[in-house]
Amino acid sequence: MIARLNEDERAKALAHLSNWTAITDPDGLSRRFTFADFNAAFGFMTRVAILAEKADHHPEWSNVYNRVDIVLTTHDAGGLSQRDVDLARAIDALLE
Ligand code: HBI
Repeated sequence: MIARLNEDERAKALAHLSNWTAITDPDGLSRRFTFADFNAAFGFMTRVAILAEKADHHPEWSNVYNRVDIVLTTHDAGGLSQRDVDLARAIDALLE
């Protein structure tokens, strides 16, 4: 059973995820990514999809042309869990 992060765990996680915003509805993380064009945005989405499948943890996301908005929350935990933190880190690593 995956558990929601407590306040202390959240603070620690967010300290290393400066590009992500903690949100409350749903309880999770959010970040907007902007690319040169749709092709670049969709290529990024394809790479995130492969990460998500590998992690068996999937984003809630939307794409408008060159913009990708991602929300990470854990449905099985009813909120923010370590899986969200791990996936956010892995997504950020794609951009390094
Ligand atoms: N992705 N964000 C998110 N939250 C989940 O609870 C989840 C998931 N992907 C797959 C998944 N759970 C499966 O492991 C089953 O628990 C449904």
